[in-house]
Amino acid sequence: MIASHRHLVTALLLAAWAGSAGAQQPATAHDKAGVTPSELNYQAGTSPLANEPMYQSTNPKAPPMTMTEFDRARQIYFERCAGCHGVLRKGATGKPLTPDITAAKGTEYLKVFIAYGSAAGMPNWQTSGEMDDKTVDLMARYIQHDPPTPPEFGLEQMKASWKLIVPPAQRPTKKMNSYNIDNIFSTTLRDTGEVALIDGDSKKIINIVKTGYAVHISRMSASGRYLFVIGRDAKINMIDLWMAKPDNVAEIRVGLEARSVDTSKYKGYQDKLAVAGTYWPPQFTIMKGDTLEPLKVVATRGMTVDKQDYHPEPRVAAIVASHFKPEFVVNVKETGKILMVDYSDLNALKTTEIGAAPFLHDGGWDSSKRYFLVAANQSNKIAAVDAKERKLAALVDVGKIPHPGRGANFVHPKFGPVWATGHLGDETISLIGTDPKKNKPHAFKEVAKLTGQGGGNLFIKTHPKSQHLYVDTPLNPEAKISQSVAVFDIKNLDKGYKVLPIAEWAGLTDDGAKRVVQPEYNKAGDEVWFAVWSAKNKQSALVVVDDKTLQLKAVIKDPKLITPTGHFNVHNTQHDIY
Ligand code: DHE
Repeated sequence: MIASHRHLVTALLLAAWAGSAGAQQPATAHDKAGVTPSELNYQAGTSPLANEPMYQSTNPKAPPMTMTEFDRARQIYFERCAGCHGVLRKGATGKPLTPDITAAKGTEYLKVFIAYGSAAGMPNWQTSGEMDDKTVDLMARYIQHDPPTPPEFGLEQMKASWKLIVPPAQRPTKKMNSYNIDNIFSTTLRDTGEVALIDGDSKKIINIVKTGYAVHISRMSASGRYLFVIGRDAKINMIDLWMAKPDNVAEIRVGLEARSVDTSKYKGYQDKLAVAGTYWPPQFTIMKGDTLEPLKVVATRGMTVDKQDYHPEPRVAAIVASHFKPEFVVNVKETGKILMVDYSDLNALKTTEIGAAPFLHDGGWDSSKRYFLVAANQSNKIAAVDAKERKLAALVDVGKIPHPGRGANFVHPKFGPVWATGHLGDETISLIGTDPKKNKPHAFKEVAKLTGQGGGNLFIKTHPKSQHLYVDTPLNPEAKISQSVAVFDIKNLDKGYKVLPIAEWAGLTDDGAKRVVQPEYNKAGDEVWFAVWSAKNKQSALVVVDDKTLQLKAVIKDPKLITPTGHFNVHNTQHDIY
């Protein structure tokens, strides 16, 4: 019985990566309160923590469970529930599930809740067919026990994981290849733990580089030489684009679960430092920019912005590097705080803490790169931070669950410079004025709303050389919408959008989900790349569109392109062009 184990370290069976992302879900599962199955899968993505040994204390009031039952329940919890309810079950997008609450409700009540779900968005796990009666009973008992706690991960553990594969002295002193580095794309191969480096000119794969598990994003060093990739398992890979065949030169783990990485961009500090934020432990780590040697680890645990309650696991979401000061802008999800971290003296770290709103997720710079706009996605707001003055410029009300990626900047014919976000929860695209100097009345207000194909949008993109705005909808439950993209003409926004059938253009013959994800321009801004994302046992592809004619330009297919999702053009990522 679990009740006889005090501070027991449980070693878990290796959980098989569920691989559910990319698979088209039946439309019947959890379609409550406008929450689509794909949206839910997105929010509650599998956490790699399921595989970690954890500390476990006991709660004598909780219903008994065998060790095997407990381990099974813990695995399911981290695969299906932790993304919304949190590692320590303190609550995030889902309700808190700590034993003081759950034990008082009792097994029978909890079983009904798990089986049938709730209008607030809790999935109907049993009636949707995803859990049987036994599993529901198991989970109802499990959540009355104290939450198992994953271990901390400090400097010592980081150093033990750190590999300096090619020390700086042994690296090339000049570019050793003939690639047009500025136009290389780093494409996430999500379920193989790799990135594909693709030559944007020839559209040929240069190298497939091994990275962390379920890779999340790629970011560039200020000089454009080094590419940084972070996996959900908090492994960072540093790739040198000057090598004859660009490859890893350093790697490190900075925690057990992560999503964000960036590098110092302020003048005098280019390529000097790297920073990564972790979901677990809740902290961020500053490293040497040429080796990934960890230098400083800073916890984000603390009080929430609204209720000013202690939160034990505030996850680090987007991080960007300021162009105005030697600072990283670190967005903390659950506390709803934006930390401007001055890295000029790591022994006397100065942090300006700006209160915004929960839960901060992703965002990007306005075209002047002075204002950082970040989605507070459960508050349906965009927080705009002034990186020059270190203060909140505004909290702007937008649509349901804003999800900008890094957003899109363009000059609106009437409102001047705007930054745009789409939404996961509705079909609108919000345009926010970003020019307080010349367009003060419109600055940091939602000046217009466009209507796109539908909800389930993740990314939106334009380019200074383009007159188009592309809006994807990969999480829309309708295949026709998730497999195509909407394009607006920036000069004629009232005309509505054109639909490009990207997945159809890919010419894939199997029955994969073919979700069309993330428009990304080439360096010249005259072509746009899309991933056509299917599950790992199905064929995927990249589709390249001619931005002038909106016609198909190329399809990149290769058996090695497994589950492509995000893709990052070196030049545009390096210079924050979007
Ligand atoms: Fe992401 C960015 C978190 C699921 C593709 N994602 C981000 C960022 C965060 C985040 C915090 C911002 C990083 C930054 O800028 O520093 N993503 C999360 C999650 O917590 C979530 C909801 C669930 C999970 O388990 O991870 C999640 N994300 C996904 C996906 O399922 C996507 C579509 C496919 C995939 O590869 O996993 C996905 N996320 C992306 C991409 C970006 C991103 C492509 C970068 C966008 C950009 O333009 O910069």
